[in-house]
Amino acid sequence: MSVNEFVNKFQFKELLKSDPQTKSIVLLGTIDSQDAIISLEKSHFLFDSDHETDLNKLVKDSVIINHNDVYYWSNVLLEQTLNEFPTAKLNLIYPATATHIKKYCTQQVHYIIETPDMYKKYVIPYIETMKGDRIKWVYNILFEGKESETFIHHDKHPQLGFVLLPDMKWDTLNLQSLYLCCIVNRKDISSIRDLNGSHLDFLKQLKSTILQLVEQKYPLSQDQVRIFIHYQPSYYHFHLHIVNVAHPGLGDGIAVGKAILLDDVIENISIKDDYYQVRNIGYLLGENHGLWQIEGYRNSI
Ligand code: M7G
Repeated sequence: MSVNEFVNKFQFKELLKSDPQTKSIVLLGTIDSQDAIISLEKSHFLFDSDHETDLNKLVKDSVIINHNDVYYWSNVLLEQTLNEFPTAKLNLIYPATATHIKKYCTQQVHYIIETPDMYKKYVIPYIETMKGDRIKWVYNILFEGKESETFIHHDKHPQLGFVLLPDMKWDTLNLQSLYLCCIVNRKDISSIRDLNGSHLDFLKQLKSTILQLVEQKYPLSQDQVRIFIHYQPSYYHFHLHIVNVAHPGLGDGIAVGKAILLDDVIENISIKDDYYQVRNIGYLLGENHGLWQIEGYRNSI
């Protein structure tokens, strides 16, 4: 089915989220009686040397809101094209599971300080339940050739290899919002809690290869991207987020309490081998998160 067909069949049920900062909404609905989530995010402007736009052509129509002295403000209608100047990016999850729906709902958020003991007692068993089907898309990329036409890099070495590809959060048009995802082949790292001194060379190599690849492929220098890791991530198979430092808006994904710079991880492990095994880790957690549903976990914070 094409995206158009999915959209035509989409029966709206509920607005899950609306964010004026990222100019995005998330809708819950059904397609053929199964739950579906549609996220719509307004595209950022393509206004660079490759896309010199004639403002006359860009603004199709306008209506003044008001003016005062030298100040004018108005609503405008822009000229748009599907391939070069799209209005918005649409993401669809179908069929959507209860976990997907919970993730996108607006929810009460808590600041958690996770001790190593909480990690062992509650987080490890939780992570085990999040393997399998939940990370099927990861294995599809690594081992089944899915999305391979977009790969920037694919090294199949079982321990050291990885795939570097455009993240589904990126429209692949606007360099300013460049968002890549690096997924490692090895399956033995679920999150930063598994990282220790033995991974130091691996992480350093990963970082330098990614930066070289980005520099070769895009007109960006190495200091124009930041590489970070989420804790807690949504998917417990080790991956990195590679994002243009000029990204206009990432919501919670880049906020303190979720994003940790790869360089900080490397530094911390260099100072202390078992840094991520012995320390408490602070993060934000929504009430819909699977961990929050665990009574023992909640009681131990
Ligand atoms: P995360 O930190 O586990 O989750 O990162 P979160 O950022 O969604 O909270 C997973 C990353 O993988 C995110 O940046 C997703 O946008 C990206 N991603 C998720 N899926 C299901 C896909 C996919 O199928 N293809 C690609 N290319 N990226 C995905």
